[in-house]
Amino acid sequence: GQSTVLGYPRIGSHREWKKAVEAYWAGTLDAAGLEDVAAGLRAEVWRTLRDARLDAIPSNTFSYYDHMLDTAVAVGAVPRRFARLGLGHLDTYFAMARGVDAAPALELTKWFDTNYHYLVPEIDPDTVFAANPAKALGEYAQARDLGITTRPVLVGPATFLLLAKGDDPFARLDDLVDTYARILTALADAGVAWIQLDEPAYVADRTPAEIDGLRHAYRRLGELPHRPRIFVATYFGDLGDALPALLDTPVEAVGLDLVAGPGNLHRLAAAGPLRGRTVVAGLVDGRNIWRTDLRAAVAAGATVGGLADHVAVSTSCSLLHVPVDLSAETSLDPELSARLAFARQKVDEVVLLGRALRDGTTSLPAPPPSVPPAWRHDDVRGRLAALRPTDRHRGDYAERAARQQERLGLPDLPTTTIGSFPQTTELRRARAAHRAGTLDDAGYTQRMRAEVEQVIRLQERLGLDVLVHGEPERNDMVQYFGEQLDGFAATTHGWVQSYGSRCVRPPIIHGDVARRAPMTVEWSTYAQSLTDRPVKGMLTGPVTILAWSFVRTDQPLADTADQVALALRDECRDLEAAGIRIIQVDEPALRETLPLRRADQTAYLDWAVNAFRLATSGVADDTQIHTHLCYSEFGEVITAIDALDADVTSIEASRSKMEILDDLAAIGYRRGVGPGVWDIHSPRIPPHDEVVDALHRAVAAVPARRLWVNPDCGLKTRTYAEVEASLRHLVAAAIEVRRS
Ligand code: THG
Ligand code: ZN
Repeated sequence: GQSTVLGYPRIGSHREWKKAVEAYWAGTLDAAGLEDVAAGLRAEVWRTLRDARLDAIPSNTFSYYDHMLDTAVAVGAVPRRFARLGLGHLDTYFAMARGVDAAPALELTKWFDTNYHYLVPEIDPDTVFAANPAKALGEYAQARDLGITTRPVLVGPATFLLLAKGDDPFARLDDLVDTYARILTALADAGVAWIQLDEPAYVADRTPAEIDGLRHAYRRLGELPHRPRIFVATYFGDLGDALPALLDTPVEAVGLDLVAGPGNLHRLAAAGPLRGRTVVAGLVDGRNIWRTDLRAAVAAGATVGGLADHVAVSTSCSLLHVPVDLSAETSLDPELSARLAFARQKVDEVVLLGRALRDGTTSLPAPPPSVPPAWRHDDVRGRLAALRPTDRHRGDYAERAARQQERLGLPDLPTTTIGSFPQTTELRRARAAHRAGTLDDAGYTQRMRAEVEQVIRLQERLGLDVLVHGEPERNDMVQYFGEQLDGFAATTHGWVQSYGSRCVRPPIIHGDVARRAPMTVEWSTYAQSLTDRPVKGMLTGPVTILAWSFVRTDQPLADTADQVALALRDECRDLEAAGIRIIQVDEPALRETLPLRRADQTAYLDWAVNAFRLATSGVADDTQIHTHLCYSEFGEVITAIDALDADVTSIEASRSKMEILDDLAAIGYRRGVGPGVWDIHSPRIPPHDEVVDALHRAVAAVPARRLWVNPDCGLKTRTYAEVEASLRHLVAAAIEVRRS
């Protein structure tokens, strides 16, 4: 058993990469300084992996922004609007990632069902591919100069095209394979012995033509007279029918995710003996932070060993998705840290498993029991066991709507925002000072209340109908709740790249979830005390809390989701009892964690919808429940959105905003809806007439009495100047369309 990993975090143990790249963007670090930091981080990773005695070490897994963007550049897929700018290599690259005035950025979207975002390549019939192996060659040479032999990693040609957008990108597979052939030849010339090509797109449902394309591509690459040996890595699930297709090519190694895709083992058995081939068994979970059950893993590895000539042990996917090093966490409960493995620790696990498979060692440590008694909440378990279907149902919508309208007295086309207001530097500083203990509780509360008051006054001045408190007290919409719930733990250095230089610190759900005390009631009621207009309470929904946390694996996700939902249900009731008339429960990650295979989607949507309904159906009919969805296209989950039974849904749809209204109409959705009429991800202020036009189109699809007017997401990343101007247009447009 050889040992390897499919990739390693590239942000550095103290987010050195974020700091360097942001300094470069700000103009305080030059390109040479940036490259120095990058080279240092790469060297540190390779030395770490070598010193851990990992047998095979990947390279080209470092990225200045994103590995899909790197691959686009490696095959020359630079859209004309960027090439035309005449910038140098590095600035062209960052222009594609972040956009410039003359050229909007590539689209950013979720990497499979993870919280990582990649840049979507644009491939058209006239895209001219060109081999540009400089980055892969450079990293390989840098490692070689350090005395470390590496295996360059690239996204494979089929996955690259399947994740691209444009006019039939997959039709370009043959051309693209020519370009990969040139890259492989160049790598072989430089002495590269092995290359890793990632093809995770094949763990989702694929057409026979797409599977044929995979076979064809790797046959052609396999037939190259002069090339490195090829390792095709797959991850995030079962390879299904693509496995026999891949085995029908000359590739030397195939990687299978045996954590997310246990069915891969049966497929492998069905494929018959794999002579001369290496199976890279992904036995250590690359996406979650629990220690591996090494005994179970070694047994699975031995099964694979019985089917193939060679078995290597690996992580299930790149370690990009987990924090760097557990040893940086000095304040975690020892009961918890004893159960955890971050990237650095997972490397040790892989090495141990490789040795155990090679030497037949049997003295592997047993993992600690998953949940010690102190993490159990029998009261929560009792409540869950006693739930009845009616606990997930509210009264008839028409009646609810009438009672809510009686209480709220809102005009047609009511105006509102999604929840957060700009997070200024002073706010971040105040939160940091409070955490550090240099700002005491009273001073902190006073500072936050002052902010809430300003936000309320601003919204009144602008004439919005339903107000928010602005969420100045929240760092991240999941971290904030994680910090206040039992069963969650927060890390101090557990950063994971989300996109580009942006990182998140997912909390860890390790035990039964229980609410210690109300979490948001003080802020919301303070805001409501300042105004007669309704103030929305703001919560994050159970599906999103799970999606953006590391979740325990000893019980079904549905049960953990229900535990979170019960805590939120209690919070809703407390908000209601304190006089809050509207509560918004956000589920931006509902679409993100949709299983990759259709066969698994119904079960997921069932528990996801059930958990949301458990959270929101404890309130009276005259309390209005809102939800907000963003970051994806929702066409595929439209019936689930309807099933959430929220009174009002505000939605960001990346396509034309008003198409989502037709989709909703088509399935008979008849509750309130707020299609975002201002794209807050851009600094652009939407002109008044543009908002009026959008609302006219919306009114054509949805009766005015059910239509809400709002931006398409929270305002936390915008400036006050942009927010004031844009909201002024939005309110004026609503008034104008109301009159007509
Ligand atoms: N929270 C979490 N996951 C998310 C989002 C979120 N995934 C999807 C989307 N939103 C990702 N967007 C962002 C946007 C900004 C940042 C991270 C993810 C960000 N992070 C700060 C940084 O890297 O500087 C750190 C934040 C902090 O200090 O806590 O700006 O909203 N969980
Ligand atoms: Zn949003």
